Amino acid sequence: MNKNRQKATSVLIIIAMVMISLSCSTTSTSDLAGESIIPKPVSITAAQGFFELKANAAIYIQGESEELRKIGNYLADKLRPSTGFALEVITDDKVPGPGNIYLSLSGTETKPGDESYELSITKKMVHLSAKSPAGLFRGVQTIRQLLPANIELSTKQEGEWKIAAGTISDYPDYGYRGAMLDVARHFFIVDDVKRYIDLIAYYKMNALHLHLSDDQGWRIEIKSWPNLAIKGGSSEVGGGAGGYYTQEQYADIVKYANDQYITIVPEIDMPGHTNAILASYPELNCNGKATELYGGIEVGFSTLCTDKEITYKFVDDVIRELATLTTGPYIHIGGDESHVTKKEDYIPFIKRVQDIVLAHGKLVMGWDEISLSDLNPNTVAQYWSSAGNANLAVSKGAKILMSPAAKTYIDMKYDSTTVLGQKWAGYIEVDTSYIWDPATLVPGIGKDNILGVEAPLWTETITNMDELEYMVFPRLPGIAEIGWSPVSIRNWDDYRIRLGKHADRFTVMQINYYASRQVPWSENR
Ligand code: NGO
Repeated sequence: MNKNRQKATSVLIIIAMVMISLSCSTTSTSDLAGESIIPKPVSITAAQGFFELKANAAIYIQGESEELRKIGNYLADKLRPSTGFALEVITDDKVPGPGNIYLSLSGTETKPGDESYELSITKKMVHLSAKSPAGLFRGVQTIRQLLPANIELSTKQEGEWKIAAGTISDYPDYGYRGAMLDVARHFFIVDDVKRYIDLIAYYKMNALHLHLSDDQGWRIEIKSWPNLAIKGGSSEVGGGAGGYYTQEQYADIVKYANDQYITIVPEIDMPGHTNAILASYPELNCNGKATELYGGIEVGFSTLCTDKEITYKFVDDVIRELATLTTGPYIHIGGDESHVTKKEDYIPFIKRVQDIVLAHGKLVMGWDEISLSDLNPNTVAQYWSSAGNANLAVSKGAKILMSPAAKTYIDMKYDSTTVLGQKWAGYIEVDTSYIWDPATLVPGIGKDNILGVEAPLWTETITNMDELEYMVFPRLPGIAEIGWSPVSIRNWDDYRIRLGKHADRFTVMQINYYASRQVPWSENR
């Protein structure tokens, strides 16, 4: 070979190598700032290069804390099946050598439950640091989303596990970011609730509100009033068998959620939405006669008898047992649509029930109607339909949890062709549920008045996990982003592209989702 041909051949080889390396490096490893993380992090700074997770990597955690070890194990459990790597979890006070993931606590927690985290990715190491374990747990979700979607598969995959280099500094805009699941209209078993917890954790939500009682069913064992679960738990919408959680099962759900830094907020709806109670105990009816169990979907026809003393004994017993099962600060007392309770009875009833909850060491949440009553300090009103009620609550010193039905009710149909769901609050396409700002939606209610956001899933028409997921995805990730990412960095055109890229993740996580035409989905469906 003469010199010129040699030169030409080496140029060709170099070009070929560059092309091969370009085709191997997916967009997901080239630019940290271009990654499709939901909720969008507060700040991302991209750097050159990438970190590659290899077979000899370990997850180092700082110090001997059992809590941090748990988070390390959680991350390892997520990454082991698809990578096939051992990913030993090692506690060590020294900063680990190259090739590893390092989780550490830094600084001091400024407020309890601080969920901020910092993520630094270099060629040498992925270093996640936070002021609290909750922050580390949120950061772990970012690491999952930065790896290729196949990381979520449960069988070993061939492939490179790269993360683009750079730093992320992130923290939530609102302290409460929740989902609500109505297990009363249709019952969902413990494993379903656990899957839902896993899914909301992936989008950094930190609360799951369980609607445990309604006209159609009672879903939690109460030892002092056993018939609530036995009889009241035996019905649901459409005449199915219903079901209930034993206290052991419920405690298991609470623990499962707490391990993912998610608070369970239990709701016992009263004085309306109480037919299942009234069917179980005749003495709680004003006429002393039990009602029939109910499997329809009408609302607003039932009420506890607010004049009878036994009603308050009942409430006290239920709240006492529930409070011992509740690790979070709140118990939700419902209070919505008590259309057959006289206003003069409703107002003192809600006041007295608040006092009972407080006496058992918990704070009160209730739907926005509770603002008609006196509100105890720290009571939270959940805005769903009446801006007037929400403003009244604020004037009484309450904080607002934002669940505007026309934006966050993910039981609403997407459009006129959606088979599942209701439409009384309007159709809610993906853009409608995303394009709004909690701090400006209701005149008179600003950011300082707001505790956070919550997406309720009422289940009159939702009977199983496939149906649940279809209504929840893809609207829930958007609501999670509204709660986490500041309004200044949120933008529908950017969001829809990031959301579209999550299609691959939905698929590998076997999430049944609605492929809205508004979103450029990354996979061919
Ligand atoms: C309303 C009603 C619920 C229904 C839901 C259906 C509230 C707070 N109360 O919301 O009982 O299930 O609408 O969308």
